[in-house]
This record gives sequence, structure tokens and C-alpha cells, in this order.
Amino acid sequence: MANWETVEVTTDVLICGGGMAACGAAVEAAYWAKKNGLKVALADKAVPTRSGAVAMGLSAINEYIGYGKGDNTLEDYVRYVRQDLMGVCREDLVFNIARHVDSSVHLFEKWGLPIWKDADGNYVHEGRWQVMINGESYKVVISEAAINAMQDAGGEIYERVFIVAPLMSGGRCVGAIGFSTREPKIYVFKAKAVVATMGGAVHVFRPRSTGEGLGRSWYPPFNSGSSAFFTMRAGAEMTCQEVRFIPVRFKDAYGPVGAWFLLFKSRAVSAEGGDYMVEHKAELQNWAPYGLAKPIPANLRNYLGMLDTDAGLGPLYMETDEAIQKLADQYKDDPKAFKKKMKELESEAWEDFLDMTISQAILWAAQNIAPEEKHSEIAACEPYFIGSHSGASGAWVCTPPDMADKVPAHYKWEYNGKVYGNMTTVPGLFAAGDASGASSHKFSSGSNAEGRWAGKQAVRFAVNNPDIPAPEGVDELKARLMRPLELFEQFSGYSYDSNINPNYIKPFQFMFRLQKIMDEYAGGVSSAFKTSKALLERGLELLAFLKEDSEKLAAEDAYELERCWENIHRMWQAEAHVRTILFREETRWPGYYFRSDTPKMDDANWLTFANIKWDPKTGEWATFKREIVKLVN
Ligand code: SFD
Ligand code: AMP
Repeated sequence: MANWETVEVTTDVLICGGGMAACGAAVEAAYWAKKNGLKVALADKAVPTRSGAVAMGLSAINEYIGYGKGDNTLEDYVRYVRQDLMGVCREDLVFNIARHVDSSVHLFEKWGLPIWKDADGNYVHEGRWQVMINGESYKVVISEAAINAMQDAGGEIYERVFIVAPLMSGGRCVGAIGFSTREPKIYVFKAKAVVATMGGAVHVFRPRSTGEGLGRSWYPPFNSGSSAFFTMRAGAEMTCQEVRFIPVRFKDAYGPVGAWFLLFKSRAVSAEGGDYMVEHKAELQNWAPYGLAKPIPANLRNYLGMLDTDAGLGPLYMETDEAIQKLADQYKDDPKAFKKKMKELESEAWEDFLDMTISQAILWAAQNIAPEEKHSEIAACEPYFIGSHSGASGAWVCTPPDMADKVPAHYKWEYNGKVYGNMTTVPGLFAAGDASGASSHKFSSGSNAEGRWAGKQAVRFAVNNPDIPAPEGVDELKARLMRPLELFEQFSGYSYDSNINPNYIKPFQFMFRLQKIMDEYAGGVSSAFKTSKALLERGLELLAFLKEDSEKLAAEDAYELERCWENIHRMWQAEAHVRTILFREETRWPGYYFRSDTPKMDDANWLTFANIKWDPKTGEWATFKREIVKLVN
């Protein structure tokens, strides 16, 4: 084996990841660990101050209930999420996040995050649930609190350590194995409880931005399916693996649209000027009751736009100029006030992107687009796996202990006689944020709140289960982890171009093949998001060959070793996705994907969770239904 040092870390609670959920987990776990004389460690493949989806900042907090002021009830939020996900959600989990989310937002403000206020000192809302922020440094503020809490409790933060896989003992998760992306070091973390918070998955599907644009995406390309891989490999039951998210975004630089639709009240139109939400309204009848209630689910909004694109009526445009003019129009009789309002709207329009998707502001500048003068193209992106936004994929997790008597048996389970909230079906392994499923619309704030919750539950688990059984197969895992480096060392002399070699495959080539399979067989951009049983079955055959070839991934250095493992993680996310779409014989989320052989929604058979599990003992997959139980009227 290449000459890498092994660093062994023994801790009580291990947090994998350093994003919004992980930072929440760190704050809470550190607090409770200190009280109980325990230790917490956190490992992030990057650096928490600027890692994950919020690395560039955000311009709004998308989940805020306003519960204290009586603006909304927790049940209102559950109804909103259920409606947006076409009826498929774990209401207990959404409720639990909702009851904690406002306190996360209030903490953010206390820690220094500027939240917009109106003249009366109330938060400025973008929409019913969304509040506006000056969020360029959002992640810096949130991670600083986590770092301080960890320092105060004597915890340890490992930066630039890539987590590869779980360590297991008799079916319980007892740690994780990873490696440094900067130094020749393998990390073996042993822990009583582990929190998986490694974000969602991007670049599983071929992105729209290829060639010179490669690396551009709406969700960060460095979130590569590690949460899904980690939980699946541990043997955890997974849910909603078919529910990918396809956001409509400003085309090519992926600027989010929420502020335009909700704050600026903009319309989106086809090249002929027709508002697809109006022109295709009748289509919504086919997706009742969800199509007929407000807000119209994100996938159906996508779908109505896609009807125009498919009819050759593209490009689609966001009418930014019209929206800004309309908002300023109320001042039209006072030229000075009008000018001032226009300036204010113009700066808000730019700040929306400068706070969150800087590349969109750059693209506007590069294409001479002044949003108050000219509309901008929008388009549906490639699919992402993100349980925290409007997708729902992730691990199936346990209900909160105080709700255990209100939920059905399959929403809860015990370990040594106790229920642990947000624990996966694998004892000792917790999940939050993008890593936990069926509890969509948590966004940045809800992910943090759920992370806090999972962190606290993980400490509870560590207190009640003070042993750390010896992990199985560590030497084997170490050898597997390093194999790409060894393959390269062994064979690189065979050809004079290190990227072309019959004995191995480089991570980029591997990723392109994965993306091609997913794009063409599982309903990616080039297939207009359409797939079918026959396509999916053929896709699975090709994925099996890819899986064989994953044994031949080769890495020139630590950087490429990281790329190899990221792509193995993506491949597992891909397989779970294909298998679950195949299992669900209906089309429930048109606008996210279409099963062309079962093109209608079938509530009688499929208003249910489609869950999947990989068995670590046999290597077999199982797909099965889990009943959805309505807890809120
Ligand atoms: O406008 C490993 N999101 C929005 N949320 C909002 O509240 N408001 C918005 O305005 C939002 N919008 C938005 C959003 C995201 C992006 C990219 C844009 C716009 C451009 C969504 C939230 O950001 C998202 O819901 C949360 O961040 C999810 O939190 P979490 O913790 O589940 O994921 P993360 O923050 O990405 O963190 C992941 C961490 O894992 C690390 N990691 N570490 C070790 N080993 C491995 N193998 C790892 N793999 C990953 C990462 O480094 C990171 O630290 S809008 O579009 O709606
Ligand atoms: P986005 O920028 O598209 O991620 O949206 C940010 C927030 O606004 C999310 O909570 C979306 O669900 C919501 N949103 C965006 N567009 C609309 C719309 N047209 N109608 C209702 N909600 C929307």
C-alpha cells in the first residue's frame, strides 16, 4: 500500500460534513457533550466557513414559520410541504423541523446575520415562508458559531478530510473511514454515534453546462452523493430515491428564481410572450388535488413551462424588466421618487445574485443584461438529489421520541429500548439536511434546525450506549480506499498519456460515462426528463458494467483519489434512483420526471413511499412500499 500514515481518532460523536446541518449538529452536540463529559469530532471534505451549498452565501432564508408572532401554525407548514411534494411526505419529520426552525433563524440573527427588516422592525418576507437576508457571509456566520461551540467543548474539527465509508460492528455504525485531501493520511474515526450530514448529489446526471462550462451547476458540484453512499452502505433504509429535484433557474449561470417570482412578482413567458402558468392552466386538472391547490407544486410549475419548451416555443424568459417597471409604477407621478425606487429595485436585483450565485451577476454583465431593461432566459436544470429543498431523497429516519405515540409503527424503532429522533434504521447512525428523506422544504434554516436536533439525539445515544465495539474490516477498507492510487502506480508506465490506459479508468472519464447513462436512460436533460421501464432496465445493465469498472478507477494523487470516491458515491446514488423510479409505476411528479409508459398519477396504488435498501450481507437491493400516514388535516 502507498506509504500513507493512519491517524486513529476516538471520539463519542462524529459529525460527517461541515454544511448547514453539520454546523447545527456541532452547536447542539458540543453543548450536550460538554454537559455529559463527552467529545465531539467533525470532519469536512472542505472548510466549514465556506463549504457546502451555502459556500457562496444565500439571499433568503426559505423556511421561517413566524410561529411566535402567530403568523403561521406548524400544521400550515406541514400542509404546504405535503402539497408541494404531491402528497408524499413524512409529516412527523416536517412538523419536528418546523417547530425548531424559527429558533435557528433567531440564533442566526443573534450571531450576526443581517436579516432585512421593515419600518416596524419585522422581517421582510420574500414569500409566506421566506425571509430576505444580506447573506454573502451566511455560511461564515453559521460556521463560526459551530466552531466556537466545538472549541468551548474541547471538540475537534478536521478540515479537508474526505469521508469515504462507514465503519460497522454487528450492524451498528461505529465510525467512519476517510482520508486527507492535502496530506498522505488515512483517518479512522471510531465513535459511539455518527451523524451523516454530507449534503446532496450533483453531477450524477449530465449537466447542461459541459465543456467550458463544466463545474457550473445550481447546487454545488462538490456535493457528490456521500450522504446517500454512507447511509446505504451502512445498510440503512432509504426513502424517496426517485424524487430528484429539477429547479427552474436563470439559464447557464443557474441564478435562483424565488426572489423574482415571489418578491418582484415577475411573470415567466415563452418566446411568443404567453404566460405558461396561465395558458396551460387546464392541464393542472389532471394533477388534482395538488394541481388545483395553491401554491402550485414546483414540479407542476416546471411542467407547464416544459409544455412550451417541448412545443418549440423556447426560449423561456423571466420578465424582469416588466416586473421592475410595475413595482416602480406606483411612483410614476413623482419623478424623483420613481428614480429612487428604480435604483433600489435595480440594486436588489443584483444583490440577489451577488449574495448567492455570483456567476449569474457575471453572466448578466457579460451579456449586457440590465434586468430593469431586458428580460433573461430561464430553463429547467439537470436533476439533483437534495432532500432539503424541493426534492425528497434521503435516509428513512425515526420520529422524535415525544411523537412516538402519535405515529404508525413503521415511523419509529428502538435501540436497547429507546427511540432516537432522526436515527436511521442503522443503530448509531443519524442523518439530517440533504441526508434525511421525505421531509423536504427545510432549506438552509430547516437543515440547520434538523442538524441541531440530530446532534442532540446522537449525544443521547452516546450517553446511553457508552461502548464502542471494534469496527469490522478496517484493514480491508483501508486497502480498498487506496486502490486507485496503487492501480495508477502499477500501470501508469504502460502508455505515455496517463489518461489513456487499458488497465484503468480515470475519474473524469468514469463520471462522464455515469452521466451519459443517467442522461439517456434515466430521464436527463437530453431525454426531456422522460424515461420508461425499458430504458431504466437497460440503464441498470449499463450501470452494472460501470460498477465493475469502478474497481479499476485510478488516481494520480490525493486530489484524484477524492474524485474517484466522489464518483463511486455518485454511482450508488444513481443506482438507487434508477431502481426506485423503476419500482414506482406511475408519473407523480411531472416536471421532475416522466415515466412515459405509466404517464398518469395513480393514487390508488402509489400514494405511498417507495423505499429501498441495500443489504450489506448479501449485496442485494430490495424495493418496497411504506404507507403514508396523514397526521395533519
Ligand atoms: O434560492 C463532505 N438553498 C437555499 N436555502 C435557503 O434557505 N434559501 C435559499 O435561497 C436557497 N437557495 C439556494 C440553496 C442552495 C444553493 C446552492 C443555491 C441557492 C445556489 C438550499 C440550502 O443551501 C440547502 O438546503 C442546505 O445547505 C442543505 O444543508 P446540508 O447540511 O444538508 O448540505 P450542505 O450545506 O451542502 O453541506 C454539505 C457538507 O458536507 C460536506 N461533504 N464532508 C466530508 N466527506 C465527504 N465525503 C463529504 N461530502 C460532502 C461538504 O463540504 C459540506 O460541508 S434557492 O435556490 O432556493
Ligand atoms: P427558488 O429560488 O426557486 O429555489 O425558490 C425559493 C423559494 O420560493 C422556495 O421556497 C420555492 O418553493 C418558492 N417559490 C419559487 N417560485 C415560486 C412560485 N412561482 N410560486 C410559489 N413559490 C415559489
